[in-house]
Amino acid sequence: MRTRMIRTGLATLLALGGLATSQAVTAQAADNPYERGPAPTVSSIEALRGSYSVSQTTVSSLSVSGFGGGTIYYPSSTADGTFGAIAISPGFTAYQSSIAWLGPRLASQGFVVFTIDTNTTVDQPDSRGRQLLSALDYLTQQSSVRSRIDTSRLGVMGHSMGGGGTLEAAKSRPSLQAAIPLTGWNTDKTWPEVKTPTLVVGADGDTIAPVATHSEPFYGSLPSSLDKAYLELRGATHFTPNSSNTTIAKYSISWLKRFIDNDTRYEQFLCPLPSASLTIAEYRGNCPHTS
Ligand code: 9J3
Ligand code: ZN
Repeated sequence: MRTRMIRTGLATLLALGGLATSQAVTAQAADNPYERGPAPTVSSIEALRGSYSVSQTTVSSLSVSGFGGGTIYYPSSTADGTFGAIAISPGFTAYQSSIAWLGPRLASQGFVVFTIDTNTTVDQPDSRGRQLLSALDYLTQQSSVRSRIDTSRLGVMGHSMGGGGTLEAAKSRPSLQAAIPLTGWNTDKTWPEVKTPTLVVGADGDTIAPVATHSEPFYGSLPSSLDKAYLELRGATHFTPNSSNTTIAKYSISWLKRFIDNDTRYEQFLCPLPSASLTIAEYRGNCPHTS
């Protein structure tokens, strides 16, 4: 009798445990099927690498049309399913090497990242915007990693005229989930048409795309109803985004995770708004986020 009671109790405990476990897994997947990687911490988003090992593959300019080829950085493992993807454009006269640090830095957090060359190094922002979209189309439809990508979860980034192109791409393709212009440059200062959550990054010492005539009006002209933010780097120049930079990385990772992956675990780094600091001259944005 005692043995039977113990057995029954144990069976009940096992059944309850199994039920609770499968329910928890199901509930998590239903809440957010796009969440990837471990729960983030300040040190995990500041780190030089995230939790995923990264592979890379070169895309020759001769094998594509609409942009100048590039390098795809992607999580090596297929065990976690598909990932969101980002295309990144360099600036005027520059090559993908100028933004290469972002490839493994972002991919290791769980994104497929395509750093591109433009058709010519003097292409203007509107052209760079079209090239970013051509690169995303190649990435999702033709590239060797296309099966690793969730085609509904795409974003764009770029430096200087590539940042100007980032705004152009978001304006023409509202299905994009995130945009991040880095010390962006554009003759068009007004972006009320953008529907994509946008993090505008400026540099306080930029004399090529001064924040007063570029990043600040870009940010200010984005719709007030949009999820948007303005990060002004302190002690920074137009070319700060061309080298590994922890402030750019931590807020870019947070923005991409929050809006491409819908990963609200990263909301803690964006809201309440970050305070000014040794590396942040100014931060503006809307909190809480609406999308
Ligand atoms: O991509 C950029 O660095 C744009 C800044 C620039 O040189 O504009 C002058 C035409
Ligand atoms: Zn405009």
